[in-house]
This record gives sequence, structure tokens and C-alpha cells, in this order.
Amino acid sequence: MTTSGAPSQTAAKARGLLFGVAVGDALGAAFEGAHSVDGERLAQQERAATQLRYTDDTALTLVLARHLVDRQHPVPVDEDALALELAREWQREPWRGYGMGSREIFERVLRGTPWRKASEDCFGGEGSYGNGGAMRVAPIALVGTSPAHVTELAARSAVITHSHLHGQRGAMLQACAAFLALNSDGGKPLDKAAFLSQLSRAVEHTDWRSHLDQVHALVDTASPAFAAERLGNDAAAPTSVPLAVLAFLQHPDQPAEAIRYAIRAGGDTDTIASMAGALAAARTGVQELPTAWLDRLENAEHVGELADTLATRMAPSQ
Ligand code: R7I
Ligand code: MG
Ligand code: MG
Repeated sequence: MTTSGAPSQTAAKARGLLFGVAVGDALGAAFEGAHSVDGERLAQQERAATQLRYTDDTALTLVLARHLVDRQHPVPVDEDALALELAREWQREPWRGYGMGSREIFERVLRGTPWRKASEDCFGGEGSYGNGGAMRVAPIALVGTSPAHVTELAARSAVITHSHLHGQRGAMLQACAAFLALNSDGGKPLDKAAFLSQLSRAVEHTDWRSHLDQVHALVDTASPAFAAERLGNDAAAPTSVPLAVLAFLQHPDQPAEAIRYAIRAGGDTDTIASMAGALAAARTGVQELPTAWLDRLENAEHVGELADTLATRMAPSQ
């Protein structure tokens, strides 16, 4: 790992958030699309000596993190600039496993189509409700000042590629969950019911409130397979972000276990494990992520530098 000396708790949490995204994504990537993942296959992947390579989830999260670093409060999301930055990242490394809708939008943006039009035209004019807005949103939690602020910024960062409201609501939920996890006191047990009701207030939509009610009913009892059956585990935002929140709530103080739970649920494993890892490691700090995983992660130095810079933007109370 690239940490020099002991980071402050703020920096440790910021690093936890970004490294949680990256290692969840990279470990889950080998299983994306699997119906479910057995523990032994996952253990083999954990023991392998090969580099952990991340996918589009982390690549675009790092673009958003860099975007926030380059801007000063109070306008940390500039949609026009961010649209080009995201599209250029796809153009630079198109092989990282991008979703079909996002690929089409990036291609059109680079050819000069305004991002809003490209986003609205996607999926026959329906707009995307994929989880691509949610998968890249976690760094917003490091610069937001309240759940309302975080959800507003999250929607602005997501609409560029996800004009369908559910694509934006997924990003709002994940960003708000990351903000609450980051600001939770890792020294005390997490009040899971209070966490879910804060999230419910922030999402302001009956469908999403009902997803969160289902999460509440599954907390502490559901196996990964049962949770996937109930909540869904595919690449659509409404059927993936709730499972990531559940994976976090099953293991709020053990990010490695939250990631394993998400992967064992199958489906969109890179994305769901990435979102769950971001939440849990933002709460605990990076020191709870296995060093063996961090040592294998590609581009870890860059991830750490972005986290350290964003940590300096966090409000002192965090
Ligand atoms: O949201 P997006 O960037 O995809 C992210 C996923 C993650 O799993 C990444 O790891 C990567 O593998 O891709 O890309 P989109 O293509 O916009 O949305 C993802 C999927 O959601 C699509 O491929 C569709 O299956 C589904 N989807 C829709 N289907 C029908 N109509 C999203 N929106 C629609 C829609 O409006
Ligand atoms: Mg991916
Ligand atoms: Mg995925």
C-alpha cells in the first residue's frame, strides 16, 4: 500500500471510500454476470497473485474525483466539462467494460452532440436507468455538506449519461449513503434503522422508499442469494443500489465482508461490490481493507493521492 505514515482519520476515511470503490470493483470484475458466486471461487480470486485491475466503475469514479479536485466550492460539478472528461476517459481506455448506453453517449459527445441530447436520446428516448451514475458517484460524498447538497450534486453528475430519473435516483441514494457512512462514528455500532430512515428521507420517491423498506426487512438475516432474489442484482440502478446498501449494512465495520457479500450475490458483481466497499470503508477507514488486496491494486498511488486531496476539502466536523 502507498500510505506514508499514519493518515488522519479524515484522510483514512477518504482513502477508504476511494479504495473501497476500486478493490470492490476489481475483485468483483471476474464474476460480473455470474448467477451466484461460491465462497471457494471467491477465495481463489482473493489468493491470486495477479494484479487487481479495475473496470469502468473505478475509471469514471477517478474522473469525477479529479473533476472535484480541480474545482472550488460552491460549484464543484460543471456538467459540460464533466461530460467531456468522462467521454475522453472512455476514449482513452474503451476496453474497461463500459455499459452500452454510456458508450453510445460518450461517442456522440466526442462528435459534438450536446450531452443533454445524447443522454435523452439513449434507449429509444427513454434515457438510461443503468447504475452507471451510481457506480461513479462516491467522491461527491467527500465534498458535499449535507444529504440535500450531496443528492443535488449526485443528480447533476449522473444526468450527463442517465437522463432517466431512476438512473439519477440511484446515484442520489449511493451518494447519500456514502455521505452518511463517511460521517458515521466507526467507534460506535451503526444504528441501521436510523441510517435507512435518513436515506429514505433523502431519496424522496415512493419506489425507492419501498426498496429501502425491503432492505430493512433483509438486514442481519438474508443470505446473499436470497437478497439478490428479493432486491435484484443487475445493471439497472433500482435493482442494484439497494443490494449494495444491504451488503454494507450486513457488515458495516468489515469492508472486506461487505464486498464478499456483494460478490456472492452474483449479477453485476463489480458494481455492487464497488458501491458496498465504498460505503463500508468510508465508515471504517482504509485500514480495515486487506493490505493484500491494496497491494495488488493497479494505479493505487493515483487513487491514494486523489483521496488525500479530497480529504482536505472535507468539512472539519467530518
Ligand atoms: O449505466 P451504465 O453506464 O452501465 C453500468 C454497468 C456497470 O455494471 C458497469 O460495471 C458496466 O458493466 O456497465 O450503462 P447503460 O448501458 O446506460 O445501462 C446499463 C444497462 O441497464 C443497459 O445495458 C440495459 O441493460 C439497462 N438499461 C435499460 N434497458 C432498457 N431501457 C438502462 N436503461 C435502460 C432503458 O431505458
Ligand atoms: Mg464495470
Ligand atoms: Mg458492473
